[in-house]
Amino acid sequence: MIKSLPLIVAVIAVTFGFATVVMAKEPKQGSEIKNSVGMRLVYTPPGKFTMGSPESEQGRESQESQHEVELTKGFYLGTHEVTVGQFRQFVRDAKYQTDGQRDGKGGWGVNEVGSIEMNGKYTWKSPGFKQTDDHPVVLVSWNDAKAFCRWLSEKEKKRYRLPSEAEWEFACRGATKTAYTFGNDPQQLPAFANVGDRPAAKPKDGYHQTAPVGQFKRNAFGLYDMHGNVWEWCEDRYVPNSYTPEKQTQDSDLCPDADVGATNACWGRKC
Ligand SMILES: [Ca+2]
Ligand SMILES: [Ca+2]
Repeated sequence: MIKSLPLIVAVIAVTFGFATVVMAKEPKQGSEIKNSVGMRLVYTPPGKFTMGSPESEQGRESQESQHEVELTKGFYLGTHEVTVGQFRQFVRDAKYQTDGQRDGKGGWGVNEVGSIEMNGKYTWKSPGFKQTDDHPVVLVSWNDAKAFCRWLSEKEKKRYRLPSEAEWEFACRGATKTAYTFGNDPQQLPAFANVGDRPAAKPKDGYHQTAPVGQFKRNAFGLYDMHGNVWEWCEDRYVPNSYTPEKQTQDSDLCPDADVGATNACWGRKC
C-alpha cells in the first residue's frame, strides 16, 4: 500500500490501548470517544489482513513484501492528525521544547520561494507557512510524539501510545486491498487527500501546504487524512527488509523506549 503522501513531516497518531481499559464489553467498530484535549478516537477491532504490497503495484518499495498480520487486540486511534492547538496544550502544560528547539537545528520548513530547507528558525510554531490551530502539527520528532503520548497518559490515567506500523496500515486500509483506500489510480488522489504540489502550480486539492485536518473524505474505519496532509509517526523502528513472510502479531516488532534516542534515523523530522 502506498502510505501517506507527505507535504512535510511527521505528526502524531495516537493509539489508545484498549487492553488497559476496563470495559464491560468490546466496543463496536467505529464507536468514538473524545478526550480531554479535544481529540476524537475511533475503535478499530482485532482482525487479520495482508500487510505490504503486490510487486505489480506502482510506487511499491522493495521491502514491502506481502505477509499476513493478525492484530489480536482492538484499539482506539485518533480520527485526525494531532493538531497545532492540541499540541500547544501539551507544550504549555508540560513546558516542553521539541528536539528541534532544544538543539537549535529546527527542522525542514518552507522558505520564501516555496522550497523545503532545514533551518533552526523552523519549528512546530513556525514551519514557514501559515497554520491555524486546526492544522496538523509539523516539525515534531518521534521523541516529541512519544513525549506527547506520555503526557496524555499521565493526564488521563490511560495508556496512550503510537500505533505500530501494522496497526497503522490495518487502519489505513480500512479493509481494502488496493494501493489507496479509494482504489489504484493516483490521478484521483487530489479528490481524496491533500498531496504535495509543485510550488508554482495551482494545487488541484486546494492546498499548497498543510490543510486543516478532516477536509477530505474519511476512510471506511472513520479516519481522516491517512493519505496525504502530513505523515504520522509509528511506534516501531524502521528496519530495512524487516517484513517477513511469516505471520506476525500485533506487538512483535515494537521497540522499547530505551532503544531509540534523539539521534535515531528519524531525526530529520521524517522517517
Ligand atoms: Ca496539496
Ligand atoms: Ca496523513
